[in-house]
Amino acid sequence: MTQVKQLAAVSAFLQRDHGHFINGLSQPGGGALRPVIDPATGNEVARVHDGCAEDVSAAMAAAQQAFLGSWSEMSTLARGNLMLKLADAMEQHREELAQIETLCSGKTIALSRGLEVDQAVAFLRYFAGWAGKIYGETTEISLPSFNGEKYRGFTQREPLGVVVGIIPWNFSIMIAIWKMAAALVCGCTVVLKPSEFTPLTMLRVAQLAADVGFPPGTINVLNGNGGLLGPLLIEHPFCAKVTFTGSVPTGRAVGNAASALAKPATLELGGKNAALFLADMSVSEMVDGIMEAGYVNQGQICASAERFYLPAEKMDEVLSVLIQRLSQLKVASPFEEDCQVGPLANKAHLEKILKMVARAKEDGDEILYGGYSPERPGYYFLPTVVKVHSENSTLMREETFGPVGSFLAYDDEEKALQQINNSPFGLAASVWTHNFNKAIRYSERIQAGIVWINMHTFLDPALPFGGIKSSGNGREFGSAFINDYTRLKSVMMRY
Ligand code: TXE
Repeated sequence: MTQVKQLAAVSAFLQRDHGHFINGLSQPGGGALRPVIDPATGNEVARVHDGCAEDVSAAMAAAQQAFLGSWSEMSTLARGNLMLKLADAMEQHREELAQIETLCSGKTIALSRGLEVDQAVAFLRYFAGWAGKIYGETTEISLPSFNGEKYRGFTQREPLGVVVGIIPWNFSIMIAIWKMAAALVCGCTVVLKPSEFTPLTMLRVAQLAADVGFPPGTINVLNGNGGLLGPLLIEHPFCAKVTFTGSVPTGRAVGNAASALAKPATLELGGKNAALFLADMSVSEMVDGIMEAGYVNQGQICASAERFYLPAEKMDEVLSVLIQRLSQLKVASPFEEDCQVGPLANKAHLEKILKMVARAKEDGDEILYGGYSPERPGYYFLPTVVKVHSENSTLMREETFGPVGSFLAYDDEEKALQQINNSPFGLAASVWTHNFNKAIRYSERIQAGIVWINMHTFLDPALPFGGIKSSGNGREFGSAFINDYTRLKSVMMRY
């Protein structure tokens, strides 16, 4: 099958001196150069300057100035129109953005186009549609009237200010757009901190935003070491809020830094998401469901399922058909149009997953398929099927964030439900059955921010998304995001 030809625009972009995007301009900065590694080959494809304290000050000052000036002076509808123009520009540059994304993250080119860019565009348009629709309320005031005076009160929603968005490497455009678009439509401005592994795509998006007319300072991108820049950004006096997607330990550090200064934080952290298959599903329906829930983008989706609960009587047959299906997937360069298994996103992540598989063996779990890297350059890891015998296995408790499905047989649905809820996490889960009565009842009992029925991992901009327990707090999308990016101002008058 055909290997995608690199666009001239992508080659030219990679050659540039990269760093940050601050105050409407590409600004390389003078920090140490960090290589960007193509995970499919292990080769360096570009270099990006790390940011430092001065870059943080410059980005935060630019964002604050835009927040108080050009962005707040623009009408809400004009802001929405700019967001729509950016969506159009991203669509026009779809292939370019998708290729840059695949180079940095190893995501298959089909997913970079269809999920990363197209979904980012869809979410951007959804958020743009909120422009002019963010309301307060009027309210009766019951203070006493001695001389006929009357009272009236109303609330209005005010933007918080400069929002710091900290972005992971698994969806470097789409997750950045979720945070950026929510902030912008509420009247906030943003400083985005992409992952060290995927620093390029949002630099390109920020340039497109400047080209379509976003005022300087509304969208800033700062690259570099998260451990250094994160605290500087969060503690900066102009930071009004932080929104983070990433790992649990980093998310806790971000939440602690924000709460120490009484700043709001939206945290979307990992999970150990469960999928419960009831015995009325056929073997092929179960296998289709497992493929959808656990193995898309090599499992590097925070909402992917990693714990699978199967009825004991069907377990062996399901796993044998699943293994057949997985063994037929094409392992290839993510730039091949029909690639189905590309590399993991980076070396550190591969090493982490290899360690977790080693621990699974120590726990007595059976690795029925995969569990190792195929012989080829880059950070590949085969889709893996693990039969576990205890809910206490490491693989049933800790997130791999990879293509490692852990399968536990159950005899009793009630017990399976208890095991699903016996987890420190609660981001997402799914129930698979033709019995809708049970599906709805079980969805009510499962402790997770989102429960899918006969589907998994699909997100829609109209439906709020976020976790409970150690999986985070706050909600993205729907109308729920408005609470997180605005504050209420109350006004009372006497007349
Ligand atoms: O994540 P981090 P990493 C999981 C996955 C992976 C592991 C580590 O299992 O193997 O996390 O990946 C920035 N203050 N997930 O190290 O550390 C960092 O620069 C503020 C799950 O990449 O969470 C990056 O921009 N920010 C996940 C972002 O935080 C800090 C997606 C995420 O990095 C910081 C990605 C600090 N002290 C990885 N330290 C999901 N659930 O979606 C780092 N950062």
